[in-house]
Amino acid sequence: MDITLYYTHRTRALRPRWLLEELELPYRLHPIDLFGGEGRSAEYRRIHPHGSVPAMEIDGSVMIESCAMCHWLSDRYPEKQLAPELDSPARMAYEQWVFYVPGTLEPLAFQILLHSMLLPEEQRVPDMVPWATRGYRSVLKILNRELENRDYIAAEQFTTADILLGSTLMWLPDMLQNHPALLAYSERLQQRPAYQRAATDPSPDA
Ligand SMILES: N[C@@H](CCC(=O)N[C@@H](CS)C(=O)NCC(=O)O)C(=O)O
Repeated sequence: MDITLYYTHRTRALRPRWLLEELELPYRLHPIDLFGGEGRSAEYRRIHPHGSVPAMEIDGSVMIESCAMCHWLSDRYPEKQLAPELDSPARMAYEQWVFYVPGTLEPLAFQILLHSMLLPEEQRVPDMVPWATRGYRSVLKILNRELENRDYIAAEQFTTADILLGSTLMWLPDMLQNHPALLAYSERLQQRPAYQRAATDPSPDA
C-alpha cells in the first residue's frame, strides 16, 4: 500500500500518523503549512475540499476525516489487532468509543479552544467557554469512571479507540488534573513508542 499523509504538526493529523506508526506501515508525510495559508491554495483544495488536515492518499485515492482513516485502516490490517473483529464481544464497545470521540468529546473540547484561543479575539463568543467547559467536565467525569478499573477504553488491550480518545484528551491536558484515571491513561498512552514517533515535529528546523 502506498500511503501519503498530508500533515501539519500539532493538529488532528496526529491521529492517523500515530495509527500508521502503531501499524508499522511505511508512509510519506507531505507537510502542509496550514498556519501559513497553504490550506487555501487551489492545489491543496484538489486533495482536501475543505483545505483541512489531515488527508490521506492511499494507492492514488484520497480519504479525508481523521477518525474514518483510523477506523478503516485498523480493519484493513486485522493482524495488528487494533480493532476487535466484527463478531467479537468487544466490537460494540469499540464502535461506541470510536464514534464517541468525534460525536461527543471533540465538539466540546473544540468549542473551548475556539472561543478561548483559536479564533481571532473579535470572533470569540466568551459565553461559549463556560458552557462548553461544563459539558466537557461532565464528559471527563464519565470517562474517568470508565477508566478507573481498566487500562484501555474499548477492550482488554490497546485499540484505535485509544488513539482517538487519547489524542483528543491531550488537547486540554490541564483539564485532566482532577481526574486521576484519565491522567494515568494519558500518561500510559504517551509512553507508547509509536505515539512518541508520531509526536515528533518532522520539520527540518524543529
Ligand atoms: N473532522 C475533520 C476536521 C479536520 C480539521 O478541521 N482540521 C483542522 C486542523 S486540526 C484544520 O485543518 N483546520 C483548518 C481549516 O479547516 O481550515 C477531521 O477529523 O479530519
